[in-house]
Amino acid sequence: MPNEQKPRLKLYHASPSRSSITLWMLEELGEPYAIELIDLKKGEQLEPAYLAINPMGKVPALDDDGIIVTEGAAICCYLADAFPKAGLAADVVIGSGLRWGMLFKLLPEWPEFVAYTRRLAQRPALQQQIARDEAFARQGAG
Ligand SMILES: N[C@@H](CCC(=O)N[C@@H](CS)C(=O)NCC(=O)O)C(=O)O
Repeated sequence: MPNEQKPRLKLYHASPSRSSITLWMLEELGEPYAIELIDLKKGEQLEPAYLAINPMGKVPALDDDGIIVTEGAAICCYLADAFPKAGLAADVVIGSGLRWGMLFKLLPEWPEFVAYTRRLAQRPALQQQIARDEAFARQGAG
């Protein structure tokens, strides 16, 4: 969700990647956020400016008004705690794990998992995240 004022939250993102999970979480929150795309193919994650954000040289990383949080699951937990009204603690992490786990055949397609992930796929925030990632991918930002 683009915002004309400088938003409090900034996601360092590559598309598609594990940071898509945090993009979904941000869409669920409905809070303004900015995105800085890190081009993994160009090695931007290893440039000094980004290593100062995340010394591991990985995406995602979140900047919340100067507080840096790294690791996708930690970012989702941090955002769930920071914006408790959204009532989202751990949902996006579990949902993403199930979606990606079944996609890569790492998890069995149990009817309960399939039904749950089908319901998740109907969430506007997840659809918005997928649409944004597809647009980023078309721009060649990955
Ligand atoms: N444990 C980290 C893993 C992050 C990660 O491996 N990100 C990949 C993208 S999917 C990355 O930044 N790779 C760049 C590289 O290894 O150079 C998390 O879950 O956030």
